[in-house]
Amino acid sequence: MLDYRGSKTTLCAGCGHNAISERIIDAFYEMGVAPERVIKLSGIGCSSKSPAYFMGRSHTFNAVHGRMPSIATGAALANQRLMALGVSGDGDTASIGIGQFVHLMRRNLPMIYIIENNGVYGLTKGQFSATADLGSKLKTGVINNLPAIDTCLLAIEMGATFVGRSFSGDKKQLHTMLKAAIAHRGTVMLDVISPCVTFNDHEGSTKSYKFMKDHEEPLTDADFVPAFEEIAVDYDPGTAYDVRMHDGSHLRLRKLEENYDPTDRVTAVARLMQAHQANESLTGIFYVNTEQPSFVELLNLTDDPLATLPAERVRPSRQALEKIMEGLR
Ligand SMILES: Cc1ncc(C[n+]2csc(CCOP(=O)(O)OP(=O)(O)O)c2C)c(N)n1
Ligand code: SF4
Ligand SMILES: [Mg+2]
Repeated sequence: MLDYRGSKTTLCAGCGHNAISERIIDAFYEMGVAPERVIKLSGIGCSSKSPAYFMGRSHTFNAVHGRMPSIATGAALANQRLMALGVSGDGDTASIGIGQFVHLMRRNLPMIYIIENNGVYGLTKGQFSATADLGSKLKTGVINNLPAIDTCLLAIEMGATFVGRSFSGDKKQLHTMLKAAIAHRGTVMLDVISPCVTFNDHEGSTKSYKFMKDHEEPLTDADFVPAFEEIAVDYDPGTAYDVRMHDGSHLRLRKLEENYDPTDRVTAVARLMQAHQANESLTGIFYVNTEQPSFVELLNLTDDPLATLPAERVRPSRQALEKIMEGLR
């Protein structure tokens, strides 16, 4: 199990992202995936920092903000023996990275893509992201007047072949979904609701970041982040569950029933839309398609990973080059 651990987390105590890292460690350990066979990929954000905190022996690439999908595509195609695990945030995916995200979803690249969804840009101090719900409120009192992007709906519509949503505090469900994700060959898109516990400093407070910044002469560039208890839930399939968040708001989770058929794409879209109408966060595996060829199969790549082929096998012969030149005349 020690081989699956990473560096000590620098995220806030109680941040949902830490709980997700723990579940990733458990799932990869239990599925017997050697850490050296995994490449962890991420963009920018607190969520995107989290690959440093699990599977320290795996390969890692921390990409530019919102650009992880293209790095992942290159890595997965160059070496199909590696298992690609992407960790992104709602800002990284649904704002700056949305263009890359939709193309990744339609290609069925073999990889697991996790969105650690807290509805804000945690790393840049809590602005709304594009997954923030209409009418939701920041601690600052700012109201979000734009509709949320549902990344699961978008992924199904774009052609992803394994799509689900969970909650960082639902140990059992997330663990199971991650194990199923590891077993899937194609793109797995998991949107995991993952609370950001930090943003409780507000206008008028004499203990807020702003007040302190305006009134103090800092000796060092230190910051204070309050600690919260991690929220954990356990509820039955087919039922709903109200979670009271640290800021007093409520999250209404509903777990798909046991006899739900995840191979029916139309039902998956309808259930997600109904959940929106009922103001519920539906959780579970919404959609799975095991028939669709993966991007690697579609491209008819060689069995040996491209990254390991010697020059004699990748360099075209003189005759082949001449034939190409002939065709261009
Ligand atoms: C090109 C670029 N634009 C903007 C930023 C500033 N920035 C850093 S992280 C971030 C958003 C992170 O939000 P999210 O992906 O939801 O991650 P979280 O911190 O909430 O886990 C932004 C806008 C950046 N680093 N690079
Ligand atoms: S700021 Fe929010 S998202 Fe970032 S580590 Fe702290 S709790 Fe997590
Ligand atoms: Mg976020």
